[in-house]
Amino acid sequence: SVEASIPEPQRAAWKKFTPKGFTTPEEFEKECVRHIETTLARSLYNCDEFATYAGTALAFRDRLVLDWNKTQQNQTFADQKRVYYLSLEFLMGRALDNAMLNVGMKDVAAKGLSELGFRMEDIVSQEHDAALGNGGLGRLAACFLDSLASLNYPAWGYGLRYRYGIFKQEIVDGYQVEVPDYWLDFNPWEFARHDITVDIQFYGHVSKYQDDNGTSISVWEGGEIVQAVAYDVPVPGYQTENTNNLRLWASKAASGEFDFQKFNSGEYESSVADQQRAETISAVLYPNDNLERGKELRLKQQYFWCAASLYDIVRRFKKTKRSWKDFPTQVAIQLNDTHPTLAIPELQRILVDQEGLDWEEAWSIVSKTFGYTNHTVLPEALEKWSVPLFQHLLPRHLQIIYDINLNFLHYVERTFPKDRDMLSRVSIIEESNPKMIRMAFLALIGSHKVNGVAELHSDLIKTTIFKDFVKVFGPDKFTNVTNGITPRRWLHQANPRLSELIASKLGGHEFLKDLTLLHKLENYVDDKEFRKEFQEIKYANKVRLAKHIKEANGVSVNPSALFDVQVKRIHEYKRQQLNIFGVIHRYLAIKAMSPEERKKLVPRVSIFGGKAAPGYWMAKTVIHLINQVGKVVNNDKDVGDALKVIFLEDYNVSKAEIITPASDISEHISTAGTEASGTSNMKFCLNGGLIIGTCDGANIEITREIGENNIFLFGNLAEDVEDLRHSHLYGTYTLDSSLQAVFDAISDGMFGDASHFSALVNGIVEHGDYYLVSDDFASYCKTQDLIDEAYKNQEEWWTKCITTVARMGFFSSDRCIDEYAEMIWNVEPLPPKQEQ
Ligand code: F58
Repeated sequence: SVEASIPEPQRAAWKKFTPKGFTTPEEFEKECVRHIETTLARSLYNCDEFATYAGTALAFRDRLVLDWNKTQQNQTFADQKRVYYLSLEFLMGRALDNAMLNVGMKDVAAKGLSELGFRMEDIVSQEHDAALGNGGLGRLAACFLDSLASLNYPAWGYGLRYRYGIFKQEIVDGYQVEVPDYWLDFNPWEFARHDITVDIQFYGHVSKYQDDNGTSISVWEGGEIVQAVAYDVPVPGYQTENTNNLRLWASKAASGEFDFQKFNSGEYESSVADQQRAETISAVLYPNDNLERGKELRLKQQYFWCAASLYDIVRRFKKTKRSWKDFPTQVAIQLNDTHPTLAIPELQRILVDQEGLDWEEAWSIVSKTFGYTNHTVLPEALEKWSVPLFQHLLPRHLQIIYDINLNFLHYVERTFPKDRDMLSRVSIIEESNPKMIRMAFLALIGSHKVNGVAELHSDLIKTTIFKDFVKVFGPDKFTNVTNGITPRRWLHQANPRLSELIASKLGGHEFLKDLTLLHKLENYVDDKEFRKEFQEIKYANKVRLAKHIKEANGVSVNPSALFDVQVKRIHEYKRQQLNIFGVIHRYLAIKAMSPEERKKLVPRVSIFGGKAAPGYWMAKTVIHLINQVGKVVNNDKDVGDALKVIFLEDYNVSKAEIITPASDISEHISTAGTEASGTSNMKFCLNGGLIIGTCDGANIEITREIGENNIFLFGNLAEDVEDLRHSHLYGTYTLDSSLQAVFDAISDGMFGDASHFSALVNGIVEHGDYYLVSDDFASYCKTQDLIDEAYKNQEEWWTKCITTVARMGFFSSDRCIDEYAEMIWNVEPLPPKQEQ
């Protein structure tokens, strides 16, 4: 039973005044103007687009809050199992457009805004992206929140409220420069819960005591305390009142006696310094994509967030007054990669040290509660923490991890008595100097299910990094949930005209809730009218992107050219270098042609975008090369429209919403076996773009769904990678002549100082070509030629595009969430309660 703070006789009065929210343009305007005048203290005379954005956001926020309060109340009363999605990254992007569309009031607001003299587009673009993530992993978490809310699952996200999100990228003289992203100046989408705080302990030591029964108990003492403060963000579902919660923790100095002592003794400055030191924990998102660096502050972030979230989850569970053994029937916690793995020893610590359960009982609860999603097999991205660092920061957790490991190794020893090496291979502790804690192993051992994010990837983890664990736990512990994307943001919001066209043929917007309905579009593949409109929409989207390119880069591009897009984090394994070498190859070919031959070419615009981690020199070199090539090519009179090369600055979610619908062909060309899934591949296809790709990640399942004729696959297969690498290092290897010509052009200084690019070229020519660029180059270029040919046959091209859209139903994140719910979480949706 939950007690209400307003007693029964007074509730009628309360309910009478519960706000209802607007439904007409006039009511919307009233709310918007009220917020601008009172909440923002602005007037008719100084209301600019930003103030109007703020007024609009606040009006919609009010609406969301009503649904949100009801949802949370409903979830509390329903008392059924909830999901907690722990992710160090939530790459949410903008919230207003999403809120308007999910609530279904965008038209109402657009009308209201126009009556006030503003255009919806201008207002929406005032919002600063919430960029609390690096790339795919963070955006996946955001898509999952959208699906969880839309499908009415009782679910919470838990993350960190970084003061600075991923840096803003500026391109200066062709080089990436990082600028801090301070995004919190005005953020109407969060609610500070100053009353919801958790004290988090660091450092100190562990003492052992005997309790009254003579059993020994461990107590973590001393050290320092930092306070976690909750900030809540409403997550609206599409066409449902269900509005879930994303809780982000911010760090603050604990308001303990210690501070006051200092304050009283005149150490005001040092107490301010303490405050600032505490606040640095949640100050900044680490900008590495697929690289883990073992920094103490990062470990602090992880524990801070895990401990606060678990305290919160346990507090909520305790209110139900159930017995501890019910915990896993009430709580499912999903670990988005290994970053939240500390939640495992933390829950064990709470149960054993604080709640007095015995070890076995506690461990049985813990290991039924967690599920772990792996997002990479790249060795440099697998998280490891040095034991001395860990010991210093979290002494009690280290003991617990040792005990978890000991129990596990005993079990392994008993089960595989003959395999002596097995123990060192599966141990959570790597016997290196210093010893390291392998977080992926801890996550796996402490979870009841482990999943990869696409079929190939889920198979690979079972044969590479987790091979031994398949023997230990059996294959059923491992499963696959192929990634997906939310069609609300990535079709309906980013490409409204396409969404409307589809709706007009399918008899409504149902497909946004059940994406498999898209298959009915196949009936329209040959429909002249439909094809014409489909093409017009693509063209309009390209015109919009061309306009953006003109504004941002000062380069005019022809919207009738073939737009070839590669936007994602810059990483050697993703092989933007292969793409730019291909562009240089094309440029050299154009230069060698006669003007007549050039006229016959399919004009192409090669568009790149993406951030390099600030310390990743090779990735930064690739950005520099792309910009240098652009400078030369775009100013070469011989080339004209035949080729343009664009690097779009500061790629982020809101730019992706403009770029994705405007692509003809996008590149997903990672070395086979390295990209766990990829998710932008799905976004491009859903928007009627074709893809060139390797047999990697979700490209494989995309091919299966849309058909081999509709995708341009090339390159070596994952199973051949090992041999190829070996042959680079130990065999005789001759470089493809056209790649050699590209390297010669670079060395000759065609794109500026050749020494800038020597590391990039030497990595391939002299140092083993780890990512097999040279092995795939010829087949890549050949496939690009095929694309040119295919584009010339426009009728067939559009058939491919439309068929692709029609067959993308599988890749909705709604499907993912239903799979997680059934196979891993065992939770049911909780539809919103109807108003009595
Ligand atoms: C990405 N991982 C995968 N990690 O690379 C991509 O294939 C997959 O589609 C996506 O996850 C979703 O499953 C990824 O984005 C990171 O950015 C981590 C950030 C923290 C440090 C380690 C990498």
